[in-house]
Amino acid sequence: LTLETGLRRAMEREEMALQYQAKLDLRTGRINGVEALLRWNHAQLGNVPPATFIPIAEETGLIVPIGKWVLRTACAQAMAWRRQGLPDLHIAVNMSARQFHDPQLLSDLEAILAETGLPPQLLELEITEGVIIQNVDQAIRLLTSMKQLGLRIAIDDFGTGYSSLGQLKHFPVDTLKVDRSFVRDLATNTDDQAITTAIIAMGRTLSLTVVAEGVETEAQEHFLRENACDEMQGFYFSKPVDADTFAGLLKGQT
Ligand code: G
Ligand code: G
Ligand code: MN
Ligand code: NA
Repeated sequence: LTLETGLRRAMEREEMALQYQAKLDLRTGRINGVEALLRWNHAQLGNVPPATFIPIAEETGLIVPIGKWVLRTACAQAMAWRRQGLPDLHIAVNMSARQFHDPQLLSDLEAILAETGLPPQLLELEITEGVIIQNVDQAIRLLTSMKQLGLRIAIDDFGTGYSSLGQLKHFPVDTLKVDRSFVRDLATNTDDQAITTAIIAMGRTLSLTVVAEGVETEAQEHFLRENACDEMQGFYFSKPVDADTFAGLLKGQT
């Protein structure tokens, strides 16, 4: 209850912030995308992890206004980097189940794109495989409307939701994000190697970009590059950082 009350006040108290984590092109080694990640700095409790507060926000419905704030802030930040002359990037925002099914989402997305001026093809929505699999037909309809706005769609935590290649070909998506659980022991575990190379092959067959998340070591990066994974994200290159630090990473590579 305390956390719920705190969460209700968090936005007016400006306790929410976004951090930004780079996605790297494995061929060139350059940053070509970024994921926005929500952080809550509670006045008394300090940093509350998203794994603690996102489920509460989801249950109470607070995720809808919070998610709208995340979208607006991320799009505005991407435009601010553009205006600083930094190279264009895809900016990814996470969507929870409740947000994805919110009847206002499409009109909110349109309004936020119009308000910030961000080209829609630079915004990527990350939706977990689990949320899509809950109701495949409905998800395909919603994803199709989002694609009609010009947005990109990523399936987050891919490999944990048991979608088949047969289903996947009907999903109007652009990107698969290989779940961190398959990447963790990638250097040594032959099952994880087989799963990851299978996901990369599925992505290639369906012309999807494959991103490995949770890359922490040179050995994982090496395996992914050798096996033609498109992109990687993880502490090996950068943890999530604030907007100015991220701009510094971008400037550092030009
Ligand atoms: O940032 P961190 O790795 O601690 O995130 C933990 C979880 O919280 C991840 O599953 C991530 O997708 C989720 N998350 C982070 N930011 C957001 C957000 O803005 N909206 C939603 N719905 N989930 C988020
Ligand atoms: O579910 P999603 O992919 O949105 O989760 C993103 C979460 O993963 C964020 O909380 C982020 O802090 C975390 N994360 C990002 N890179 C790494 C990494 O290399 N290792 C670990 N353990 N977590 C990571
Ligand atoms: Mn994500
Ligand atoms: Na994920």
